[in-house]
Amino acid sequence: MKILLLNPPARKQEYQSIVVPPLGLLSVATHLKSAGYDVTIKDAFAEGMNWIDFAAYIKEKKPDVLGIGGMSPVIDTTFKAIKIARPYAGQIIMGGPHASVYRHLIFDQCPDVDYVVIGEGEESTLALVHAIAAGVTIAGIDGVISKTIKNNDRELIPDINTIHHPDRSLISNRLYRYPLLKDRQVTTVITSRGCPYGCTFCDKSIFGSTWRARSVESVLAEIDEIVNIYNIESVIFYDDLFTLNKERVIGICEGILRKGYKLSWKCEGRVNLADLETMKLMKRAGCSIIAYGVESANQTGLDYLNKKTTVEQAVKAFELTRKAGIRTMAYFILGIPVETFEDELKTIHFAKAIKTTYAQFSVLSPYYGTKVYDDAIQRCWYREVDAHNPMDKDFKRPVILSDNWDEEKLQKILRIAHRKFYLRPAYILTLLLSIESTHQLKNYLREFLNILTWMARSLYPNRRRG
Ligand code: B12
Ligand code: SF4
Repeated sequence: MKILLLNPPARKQEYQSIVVPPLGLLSVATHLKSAGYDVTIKDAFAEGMNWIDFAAYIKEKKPDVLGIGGMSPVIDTTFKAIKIARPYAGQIIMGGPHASVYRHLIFDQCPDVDYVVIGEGEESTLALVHAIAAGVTIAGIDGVISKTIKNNDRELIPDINTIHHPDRSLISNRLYRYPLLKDRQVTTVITSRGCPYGCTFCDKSIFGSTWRARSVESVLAEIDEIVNIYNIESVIFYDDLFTLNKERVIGICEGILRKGYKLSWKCEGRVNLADLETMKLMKRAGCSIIAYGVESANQTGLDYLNKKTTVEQAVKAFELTRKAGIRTMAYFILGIPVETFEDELKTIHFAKAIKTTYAQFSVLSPYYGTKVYDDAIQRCWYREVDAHNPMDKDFKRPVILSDNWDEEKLQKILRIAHRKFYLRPAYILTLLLSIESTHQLKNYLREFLNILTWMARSLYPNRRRG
């Protein structure tokens, strides 16, 4: 039985700054492969494949089982790929965040799907594939539904050390890149699943709210493979919350130092957990960027998002991270319904004041299944508009149009944020002086061009369409 797991092509072929391994597909594929199945992964997105070539590929490949995932903002590409593949694929399985959160609608949204895997995919997909191979019913298989059979959800995997390391031989590792790390080639690792916090904009439909961590030994063993088998030295830890357990972080860093790996890595932190001594050790172990969800400079906004952080904690975290010699990425959310235009100007000023190395500004997106979505629907604030962000050029984005915000204001505040933050001569000079490789220089230039193009397009939208 030939199983193909697919990351569909991008909607349009244009430069994508972040192209990272499809870890979800990889984890499911590794689980199936280790059970003896013949599995291939096609990352059409990373390959920059167009839709015509994709159609030819799938026609030739004719998988017995096609598995495909997807996030809500780009789910139309998943549906398009399924439609194209339908005549040539035996059974079609969908998984991932969109399918999980929209489980009640998914067969209406995409009638060509045969089965949907809800939540964590490893165990459920294996059980489903066994059933398909044996030609038996899926009734009783937790975590799997079809048009006619709705099984129970599967329990979260209690010990995630039992999950195999992703088998990176299933993907073309040279395709993956992240513009802010100095090496050309990058890979991603998940060392924990779940997050105990309850930010109201966050979709936790896959990994839930219980933080489940891999052991230090398991993480180091995966790093060992990355360095010694795949010769990759740039890593992004994509855990929701890498820094939750200080002892574990210390163990991982000491292990990296002991083994002498020359890694450069990025992780996600949380401003209320920033600790100088730990960050100094992280720096020695190769941590070059910590990303923090700062979201807002206004406590009312932070409280609306149930962030459980304070503005002062953010100030302190950025000061300490800088002291440790680690670059920072700050994520900000603009257009929070309880904040005004002036409040968001304060947030933009704050981004400069805390001297973050990079900043990512987005407008608040109420995704289905989150508390902000329920609030937006209840108050008739929910709308879907074209994406307003240089990073998310490819999709429709839900926004909140409250008393304080209309579409024009949202666009304007995003333009102001990018102009005020990125187009500062002193900032540009500091970035240029910090460059560690020609690869990084090229990336910086490309990202600047990306931002400038987006700003010009958002100022003159008609020219883009014409
Ligand atoms: C890494 C990441 C990214 C990366 C790359 C994602 C990628 N291509 O792999 C980048 C930075 C590009 C990114 C961007 C965005 N992301 Co993102 N991202 C993540 C993050 C932090 C980790 C994803 C991951 O690798 N997880 C590890 C793997 C093992 O888990 P997994 O992918 O969920 O896969 C498991 C199951 O879902 C399932 N599964 C997945 N695929 C399949 C397929 C089949 C066939 C089967 C059977 C099962 C299956 O089995 C897997 C194993 O258990 C998650 C948060 C999270 N905790 O998961 C958010 C998350 C997926 N992102 C999210 C969002 C909203 C975005 C953005 C829209 C953010 C924005 N800018 O507003 C953009 C969209 C970009 C785009 N154009 O697609 C949401 C998705 C919500 C939704 N309903 O779709 C999440 C859940 C964050 C959140 N908590 O809200 N993201
Ligand atoms: S946004 Fe981050 S900290 Fe908040 S609940 Fe989601 S993963 Fe946790």
